[in-house]
Amino acid sequence: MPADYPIRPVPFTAVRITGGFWHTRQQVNLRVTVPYAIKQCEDTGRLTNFDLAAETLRRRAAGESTFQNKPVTIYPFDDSDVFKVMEGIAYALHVQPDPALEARLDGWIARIAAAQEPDGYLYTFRTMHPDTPVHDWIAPERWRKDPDLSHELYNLGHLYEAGVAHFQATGKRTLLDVCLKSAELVWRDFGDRRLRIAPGHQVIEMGLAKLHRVTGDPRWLELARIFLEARGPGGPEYSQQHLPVTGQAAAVGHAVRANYMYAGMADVAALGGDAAYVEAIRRIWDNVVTRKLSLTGGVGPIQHGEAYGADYELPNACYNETCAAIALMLWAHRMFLFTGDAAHVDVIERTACNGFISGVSLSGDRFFYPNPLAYDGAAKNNHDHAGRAPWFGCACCPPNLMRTLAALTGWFYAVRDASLYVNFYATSEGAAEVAGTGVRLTQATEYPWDGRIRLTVDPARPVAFTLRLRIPGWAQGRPVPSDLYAYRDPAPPAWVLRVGGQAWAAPLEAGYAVIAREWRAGDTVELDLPMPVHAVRGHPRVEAVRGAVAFERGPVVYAVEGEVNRTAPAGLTVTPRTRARAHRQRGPLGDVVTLVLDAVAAPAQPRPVTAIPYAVWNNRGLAPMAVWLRASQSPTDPVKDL
Ligand code: FUB
Ligand code: ZN
Repeated sequence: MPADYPIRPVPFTAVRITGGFWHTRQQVNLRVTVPYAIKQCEDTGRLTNFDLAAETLRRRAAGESTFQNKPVTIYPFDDSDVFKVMEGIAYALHVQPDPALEARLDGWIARIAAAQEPDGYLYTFRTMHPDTPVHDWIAPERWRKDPDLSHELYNLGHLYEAGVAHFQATGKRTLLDVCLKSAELVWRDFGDRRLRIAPGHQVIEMGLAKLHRVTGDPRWLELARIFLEARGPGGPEYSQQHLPVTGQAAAVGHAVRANYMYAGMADVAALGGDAAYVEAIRRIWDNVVTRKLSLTGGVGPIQHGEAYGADYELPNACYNETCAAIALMLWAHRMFLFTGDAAHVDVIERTACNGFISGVSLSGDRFFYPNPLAYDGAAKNNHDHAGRAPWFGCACCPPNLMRTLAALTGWFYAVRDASLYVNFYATSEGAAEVAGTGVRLTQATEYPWDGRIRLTVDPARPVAFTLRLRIPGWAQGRPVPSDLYAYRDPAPPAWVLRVGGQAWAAPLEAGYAVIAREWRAGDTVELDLPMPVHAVRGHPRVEAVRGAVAFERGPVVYAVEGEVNRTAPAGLTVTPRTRARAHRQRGPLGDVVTLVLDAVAAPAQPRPVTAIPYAVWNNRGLAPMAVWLRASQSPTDPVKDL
């Protein structure tokens, strides 16, 4: 087998979510968000840009040497939204074949291919208007302003990811051929290392790694390495060009760029054996989880530059772009594939259940770009929108969310030698190849609302292997794999494991309960993860949450929204008398567990307050919201002790 990660993920195509929390969200994604994003790409002119580029190519080839068009959208990276939507459609087609949707995608691919210049260059803003730059971010020569803002290589990264997804979903090479024609040009221009250009927005590294995997062509991996080696020293920290990548030790600058780069470094290290990259991203990971992670799993709290802040700089009215959460999960998954440490999956789960899925409304057609932990009820903080927006001028987040949700099952299972890792819990059916044997995996659970999971293991024939069942950090008394957040009551109730109906004492290794045995058809594993409500404290150095408390249950973080409580959360104080009770309910927020917090001190008198899962805030209209509430040590005079 060619070199790759030591742990291999079970592909998302081998797992189907059949019920529960993620099923609901995935179905809304397929039924609403996918067609909605397609329509947005068409209605906003993102597809038209390809037609305008194609027209310029056609008419110039026919002799109209001065013909040119102007883009109908704002940003040179608008092409990438189309590519991300296509990637999402490809995943959706895999989950649910749909000939009409596939035909529509074929139409888009033809339009994109027509906009590609004869030598493989693809970037609509230049092609439609070739004599002079049509946008400040674009230089007269190709690539020259890429280290800055042209996004030529960024667009290609998303193109490559889409091309590979489309090929894998449909077996068709049409988009992959566009990618390879482009990659040949990139190789001609960069392969000899004479042109030293650090991509101003990373993602091409991951795209090239995927091209390498699907074609086996070593040039695509080499190009990814060339782009990583072109970074630093002395460039802007904003785009991680301040130091060579192997010398970087902390997460800095634009959070999406940063996390995509760390994920790309992981890919190049896995495929090409660059150990120094692994050392660097381990250091940076440590910096993020010990100092830069919001409780919701979001990152990049600083609006200016959409950036990571200083150590412990975690304001509540933060930015935390949806794309940055996605990029963090992509990176975290790669860290897991290197290390086999469940702590990385714990972070994916925290982000997925909170600061990622908050990015889309329950209806599937309204979106958050930033995902703050506190909101005043009025600010137009969502890219000039108060509350969830129908779309954005800079529309990176909705298509990114849509493609990620469609392929979420790729994080469920993984295999290393004769070990099967069970990482995600959701009602689902899956299949993996372990120890040379096909194994069907069926999960029944109400997770994340209930911690009881029943897994049926069905090997094609009796086979010995080790099942590694993730015991989430939260079930072991640790919300995150560091001291950044801690439960006020750190002693969690014990989790219980049964195999074949019998209590099973499994050793814990790297966050996994290890069950080594021979498996036979119909074997069952039952895991019971008790889900008490936890009050959470932040590290004393996180100024914004000093003297405050947040609530979570299982992997779900809670928020208090003003609307139902008739009081802005800023006026509430949690006291030692406050108790939290969990209630499962179906209502306007779907099927969720809400919390009733008793005896919260309010301006008039103590009273109960309802907290909802953070991810579903702003689904009932505009209202103030807070994850962190003031906390007092005094039951009688709450404010005094703050
Ligand atoms: O630059 C392309 C995308 O636009 C970034 O990833 C987002 O943060 C937004 O700035
Ligand atoms: Zn975004």
